[in-house]
Amino acid sequence: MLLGGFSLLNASVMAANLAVSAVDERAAVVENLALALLPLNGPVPAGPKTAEIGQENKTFIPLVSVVQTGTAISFPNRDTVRHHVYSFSPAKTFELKLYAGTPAKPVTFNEPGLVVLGCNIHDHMVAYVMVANTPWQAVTDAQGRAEFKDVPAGEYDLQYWHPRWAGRAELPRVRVNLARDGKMRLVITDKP
Ligand SMILES: [Cu+2]
Repeated sequence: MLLGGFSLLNASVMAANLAVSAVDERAAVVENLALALLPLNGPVPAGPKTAEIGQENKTFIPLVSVVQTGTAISFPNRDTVRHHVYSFSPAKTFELKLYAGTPAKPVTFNEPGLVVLGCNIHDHMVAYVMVANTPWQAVTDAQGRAEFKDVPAGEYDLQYWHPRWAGRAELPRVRVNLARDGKMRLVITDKP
């Protein structure tokens, strides 16, 4: 009993951080890399179940999102023109017909995968949502960096995706063993 209690306590205390840096073939930093740490075993806690992808200056903000399976995303339109947001992606097919302001109902993303968003009116508008069943998500910043904090130690698959792979469905993964603070460098080439 005592030993069991001790192990449980110990396991709950062991947490690690993971710093990721992303570069391309020429060692230039890669911003907007979507990242998700998928635990190979152990519980998957529920993270935030809401997110937002706004439209400003006929641009989706943010360009790249990572959300946990089951997240409801709202699409507030902050422009004076109307938008018509849609996706044909198998992981989430939907449309928000021509609207201004914030649609009353958010859109729930229940399937893991990569979802590409567009606007029927403005062809240049695009955004990407990586849906993954994990609360541990990140997107690399302008320095190509992202950090996962206080993740339980253990084995994970780090799944990642970048807009340069638009049109491809593959979501590459790399195995990560988080025992202590770790660093990982990902080289993002033309193909996943
Ligand atoms: Cu639009």
